[in-house]
Amino acid sequence: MPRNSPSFSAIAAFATASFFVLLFVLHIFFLDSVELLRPSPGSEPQHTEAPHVEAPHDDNGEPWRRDTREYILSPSWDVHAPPQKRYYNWTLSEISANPDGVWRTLLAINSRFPGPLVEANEGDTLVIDVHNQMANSTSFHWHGFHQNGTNFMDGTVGVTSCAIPPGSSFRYEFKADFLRGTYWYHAHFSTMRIDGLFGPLIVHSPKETIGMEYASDRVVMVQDYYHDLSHALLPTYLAPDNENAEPVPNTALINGKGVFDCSKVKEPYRCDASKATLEVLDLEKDKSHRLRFINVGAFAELDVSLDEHEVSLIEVDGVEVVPHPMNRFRINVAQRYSIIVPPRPAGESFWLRARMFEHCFAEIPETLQPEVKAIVSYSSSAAKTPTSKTWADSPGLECKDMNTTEVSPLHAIEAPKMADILIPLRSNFEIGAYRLSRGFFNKTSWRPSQTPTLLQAIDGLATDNASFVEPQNTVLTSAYDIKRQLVVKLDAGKVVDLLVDNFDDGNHPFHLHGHKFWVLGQGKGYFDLANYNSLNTTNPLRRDTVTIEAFGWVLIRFVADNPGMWAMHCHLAWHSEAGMLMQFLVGADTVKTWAVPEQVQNVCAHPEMQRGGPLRDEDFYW
Ligand SMILES: *[C@@H]1O[C@H](CO)[C@@H](O)[C@H](O)[C@H]1NC(C)=O
Ligand SMILES: *[C@@H]1O[C@H](CO)[C@@H](O)[C@H](O)[C@H]1NC(C)=O
Ligand SMILES: *[C@@H]1O[C@H](CO)[C@@H](O)[C@H](O)[C@H]1NC(C)=O
Ligand SMILES: *[C@@H]1O[C@H](CO)[C@@H](O)[C@H](O)[C@H]1NC(C)=O
Ligand SMILES: *[C@@H]1O[C@H](CO)[C@@H](O)[C@H](O)[C@H]1NC(C)=O
Ligand SMILES: *[C@@H]1O[C@H](CO)[C@@H](O)[C@H](O)[C@H]1NC(C)=O
Ligand SMILES: *[C@@H]1O[C@H](CO)[C@@H](O)[C@H](O)[C@H]1NC(C)=O
Ligand SMILES: [Cu+2]
Repeated sequence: MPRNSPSFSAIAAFATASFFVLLFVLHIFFLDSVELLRPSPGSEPQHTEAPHVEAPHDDNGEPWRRDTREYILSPSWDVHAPPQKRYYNWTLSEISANPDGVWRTLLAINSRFPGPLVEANEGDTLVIDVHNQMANSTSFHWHGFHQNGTNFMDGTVGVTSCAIPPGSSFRYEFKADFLRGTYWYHAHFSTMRIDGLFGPLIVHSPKETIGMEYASDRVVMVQDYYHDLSHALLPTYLAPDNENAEPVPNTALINGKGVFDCSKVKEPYRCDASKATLEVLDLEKDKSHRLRFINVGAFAELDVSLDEHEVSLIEVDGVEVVPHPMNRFRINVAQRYSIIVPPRPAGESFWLRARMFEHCFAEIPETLQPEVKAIVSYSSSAAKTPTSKTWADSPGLECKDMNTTEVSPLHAIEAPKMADILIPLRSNFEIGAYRLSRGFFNKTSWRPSQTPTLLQAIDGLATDNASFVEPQNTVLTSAYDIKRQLVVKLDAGKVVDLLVDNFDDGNHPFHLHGHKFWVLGQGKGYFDLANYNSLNTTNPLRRDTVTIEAFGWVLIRFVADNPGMWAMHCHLAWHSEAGMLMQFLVGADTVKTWAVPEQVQNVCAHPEMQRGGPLRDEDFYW
């Protein structure tokens, strides 16, 4: 704990405070200029292509570090502005940075880590130009967005599109329709999202109702963190005889910040933590505040708590919930939780703790720093090192979702009483030929296909190929190689139950693209089908990422009302790369009419499209 105290010494604090005053002035100026870009009421949509201007940064001598005050949502955001296009202009590059002291290569958006805040109103169109100046190809996914009618913008390499080659650009354009709340974006090509290509994506809406008042609103990204490029870790992870022992993170970060103990760092790593600091959340006294947590990490679930505060859960994956009091919560990879922090008097500061569930790691190295802290400060002057005490209760040892049986959406939506289709599925890791361990759904271990499965489906359907046309609401067994692609075809509008039984000793946070689902049940052991007709369909929790615990089950229900090819996969970076991904082809009648956009054709035809991607099939032994 005292490791970070030098950064809060009086001198540093004074220097920082003066800088902040300067930046505050600049910030006001910046907000004004954004104001000027807004169209007058009634004029819509906005036609100027002036991209969003990034706020000035306090880089503290670290030009690659994003000033995390960017993650504080502006109180002057106009939630009633007419629908408009919101432009963002991103250049991707490789940078050398030491967020926690240890130098490494990170992948950066507009040269900074972590990624910029993206905001829109419900009904707006986001236009995001991506210029890839990195050595490897990439792609972006907008996690939780429905991409209804814009399936090609979903960014899932091998499923909906191809990766953007080095030196190429791609324009993502899609609507923030029928959703609001806390989302995020990340690369969706191999494991590269965990090397820095991620950030928050917030959708405002007058329809959002939170059962509690709050004076400020900000994003708090939590994550596990590695001192190596994911590409350096993959070959060992996927090697024969590794038996799915996932790479163990070195430490954790909050909003890209942490302080590693340099005395634990050995050659060839270089460590200089003199500028590394913990994140500070300055909160106004005597007021409540909203914190939007996003787990942007690779592999670890985190236990999050704020010393001496009972907080209220108010949002789960973009769904407002009836305020639910708690003193700690666990957040798995890709999940989001908003909490309200209750009022406090001035002059106090407290630890916000995020601790990885290290019992879910293959091993616990001696140098592991499983906990990262941030400072919640109510003093108007510089943050003081807190002396607060952690909550005494145990977070538990198992990796699973927080118990949400008493968490209900604020806007009740009844799940359909019955499903049209029940799809049972087994998730597992199996050791096959050459003693390689791979992730499976049933007998399929996914490998991204060179031609995205969506493009194959459009072609097959448009040419009346029986392999695509004939199967109804079932697995496409002859359209794709079942060893690599498990694709279930669904008629538009069907109510689908997906019942996953996990035969694996690890947990998996499953994410379904393009849809929100109701969580009808989850637990340990097996689901007893005798209970299938007595499920509680009264306002169950809706979300887009749900955890299946080790040797457990989960039952989700969704309405397949969004045409396209949608991935359903484990969101642990290592597991999806090892093959734990399946797909739904929804609404074939609509999909067959689609024309492949020219820029998708271009990236797919590019010889460098696969650069830096997964190992090639022929290197994969089966
Ligand atoms: C986007 O950023 C690139 C690189 O900084 C720049 O060359 C280009 O002019 C920008 N585009 C717009 C529309 O501002
Ligand atoms: C979850 O909470 C409910 C209500 O408090 C309780 O009945 C149930 O046993 C809990 N489930 C688990 C798995 O702990
Ligand atoms: C997965 O395997 C189970 C057990 O064999 C089977 O009942 C189920 O239909 C399979 N699911 C799919 C989508 O193929
Ligand atoms: C139909 O699609 C399958 C799978 O992609 C392919 O092998 C087959 O050649 C196609 N048939 C025709 C007649 O094009
Ligand atoms: C079904 O779920 C609702 C909403 O969580 C709850 O109020 C109700 O008590 C549950 N009904 C039963 C029979 O458990
Ligand atoms: C997609 O759009 C269709 C047509 O507007 C609508 O019926 C459906 O509910 C939408 N689905 C999602 C997931 O947004
Ligand atoms: C690019 O991909 C290659 C593998 O093809 C890998 O060795 C290299 O580390 C990757 N670069 C980055 C910055 O990830
Ligand atoms: Cu997994």
